[in-house]
Amino acid sequence: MSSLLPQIPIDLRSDTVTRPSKEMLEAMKQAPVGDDVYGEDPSVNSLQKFSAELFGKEAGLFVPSGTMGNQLCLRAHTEPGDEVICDYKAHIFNYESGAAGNLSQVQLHPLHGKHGILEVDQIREAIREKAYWNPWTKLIALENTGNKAGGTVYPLERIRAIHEFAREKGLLLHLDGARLWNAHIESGIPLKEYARYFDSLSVCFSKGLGAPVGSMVLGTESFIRKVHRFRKMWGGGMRQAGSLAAACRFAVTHHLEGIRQDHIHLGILAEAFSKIPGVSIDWETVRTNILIADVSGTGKTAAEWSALLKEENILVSPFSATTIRMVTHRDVTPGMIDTAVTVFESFSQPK
Ligand code: TLP
Repeated sequence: MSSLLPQIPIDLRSDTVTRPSKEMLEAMKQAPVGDDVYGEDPSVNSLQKFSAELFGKEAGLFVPSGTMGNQLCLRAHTEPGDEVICDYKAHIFNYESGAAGNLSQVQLHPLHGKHGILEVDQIREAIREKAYWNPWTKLIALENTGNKAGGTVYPLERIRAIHEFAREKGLLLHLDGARLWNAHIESGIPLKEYARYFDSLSVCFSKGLGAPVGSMVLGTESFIRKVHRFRKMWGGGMRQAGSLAAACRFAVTHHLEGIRQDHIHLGILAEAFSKIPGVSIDWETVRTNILIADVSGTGKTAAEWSALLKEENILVSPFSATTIRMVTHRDVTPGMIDTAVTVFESFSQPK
């Protein structure tokens, strides 16, 4: 009988695919709202204040997406012709539609870090002399956790060292903290401790925390005033956004601890998938809720694996020609993990 019912897919494409729970929808329904372009939405104002306190920053600004959050920070920190140093796996370099060049007229300078993590010496070498013919190095952008790197966690000592170096050189430091929640849960390092080393941060409520929409930009009051103006200029000023803000607040309050389970689930999936002959996994990167598995030794491409798993009702992302990405999140149940493991085991057995 059950085979006649539509099966819910085991959706491991991203932690962005979660749907709001009944309780979250109720919180959204109850939220007081107003016009946020007038600064009159009590739920948005309260989320901004709450987030600023949570991260130990002077102010926060609610924005529709992580991409907008990052790009607003680049815009507010730089002038056209400036350069931004990042890792070559950074989201701002790979997945934001070339926005830095288009919207801020800055150049990204991607460096080859290890697992998305940069060394101070690499950054030192990349800084340009301030000659008029050079792009001027203005900002360093880090990502924690590193998405394309496989969910890696930036070591705090490295962040501190980069921060000290940036101060010494008069450079600014931005954090793409779309999944800083995951880094915090994995390392036990307080969110505030991570945040204190950065001039700006963008964090997402719509990834592991499971809110439907929303990110927060954090920084000093004067920085956030600048970001506010650009948000309006770019069409990101929202009106009765309070119900979204309420979902984000609900997500932080009720879903942060659940991220621990996502990490456990990912470890189980990684273990089972790694047993498939020809699959290779860099275990150093398996720390949080993202797995990047190299399938080149299996004789099948990433797209073929993705199609094969789809037939088994498991959705994954082909991340390059030879790698697939799996991401765990709150809508992946323990039962789904068991099912996925059984499917992976069936691929490990000789046919
Ligand atoms: N990442 C998405 C895709 O764009 C790859 C995903 O499915 O992981 N920073 C980081 C580190 C991200 O992973 C993402 C989303 C963003 C920023 C952008 O967030 P949104 O999608 O809200 O613009």
